[in-house]
Amino acid sequence: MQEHFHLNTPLLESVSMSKLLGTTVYMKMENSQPSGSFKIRGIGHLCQQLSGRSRGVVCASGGNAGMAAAYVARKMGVPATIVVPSSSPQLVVRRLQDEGATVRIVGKVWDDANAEALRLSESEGLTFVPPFDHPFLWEGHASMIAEVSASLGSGVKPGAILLSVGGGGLLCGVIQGMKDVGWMDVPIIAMETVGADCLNAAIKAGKVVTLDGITSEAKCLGAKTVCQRAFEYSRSGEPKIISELVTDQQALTAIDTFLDEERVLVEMACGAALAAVYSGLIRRLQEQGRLPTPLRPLLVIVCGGSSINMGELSALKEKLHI
Ligand code: PLV
Repeated sequence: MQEHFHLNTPLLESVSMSKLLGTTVYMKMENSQPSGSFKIRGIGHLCQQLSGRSRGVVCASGGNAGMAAAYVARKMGVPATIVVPSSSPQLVVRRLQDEGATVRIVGKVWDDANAEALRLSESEGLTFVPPFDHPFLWEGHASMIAEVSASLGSGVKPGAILLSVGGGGLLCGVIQGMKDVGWMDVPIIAMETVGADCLNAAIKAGKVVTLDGITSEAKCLGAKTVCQRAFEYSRSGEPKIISELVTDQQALTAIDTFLDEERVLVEMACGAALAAVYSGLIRRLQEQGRLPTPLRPLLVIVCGGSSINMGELSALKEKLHI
């Protein structure tokens, strides 16, 4: 079997973001992974550990974890069942089917789909693939930081790392990677959209809480409860995690700007992180003294996402009045 399923993605310098922030901005282009997002790292690793002689895998997903699970299952020659909520666009269902997966649409949001996936794993004896809450996923995602560190060269550290948070798997994986390369003194800016803000809500409440519902269009950030480990990291203060929110409008505008400037189309989940640069949030954090000035290079995790094409982008613009 091949060693892993993910690719070593490019680390690109963004001239326009660098100009905007007055510091070098590096983008880790996880959009260029097979299956369209970073998820392949963790899910590839988890499937290798868990599903060697599996009868098949089952994954509940807003879309991208499912895309990764379907891709890995196809490569491993096992069937994949992906359960998505009705909030996932038709485009996602088609892409999953093209990847060879059986798709089931259950419930309104990811948490509903997850309950069904757990049930199926028991009744059908399928390997359950969680999208964000498992140590194997974090181990797999950590490879991203090892690659960035190798690309930057020894002794070079970013001034901050910018990423999106859904259920917190990306956050936990990045921190795992930071531990491995000795970057625990680098702050993380953890972005969510209003209405898909389970980490921010947990931090405010001082404990893990479950949101009533998901009102954001960033459906791939739409877990109602953040994973315990992500919350624990946020409490520990090491690394420092700055949890911030943007509106759907800001995330969508960021996607548009990113498409214009970098010629790459990403989904709303990724737009949440990009909006921190384009909306002026990073500058504001510097003014408030929560990030240093001058800032050493900023590392942006371009997490990608498959739930987007030009049609979907237009539909989102209409819906959000942009
Ligand atoms: N998406 C998960 C969870 O959805 C999924 O099932 O695909 N960026 C993109 C493009 C994503 O797809 C996700 C997660 C994230 C960021 C956030 O990652 P997380 O969940 O590990 O914090 C409900």
